Amino acid sequence: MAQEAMYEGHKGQLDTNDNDAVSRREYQAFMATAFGKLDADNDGSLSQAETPNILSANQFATTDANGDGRVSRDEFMNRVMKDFAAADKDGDGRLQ
Ligand SMILES: [Ca+2]
Ligand SMILES: [Ca+2]
Ligand SMILES: [Ca+2]
Repeated sequence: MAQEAMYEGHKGQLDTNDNDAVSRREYQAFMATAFGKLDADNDGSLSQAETPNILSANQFATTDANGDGRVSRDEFMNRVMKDFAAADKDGDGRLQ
């Protein structure tokens, strides 16, 4: 079963110019901001304790690509941009 993408439930916030489509740029900006908000202790990475409602243990483990128990900004952005690519089925760089 496919994992639920992190943007589910945030589409209204993601579409910042209100054109009923989420561009890659809108998505990326939202996720970069989200990372900053989630990183409560500002150490540049996310612990599982910082993401209790965002990532399940399983999602955390798959996002933590190097398995050090922390999700770095790069690991986070890689993961969410993969979600974007998977959701963008027609490959036009926008989610409708
Ligand atoms: Ca838009
Ligand atoms: Ca942190
Ligand atoms: Ca890591």
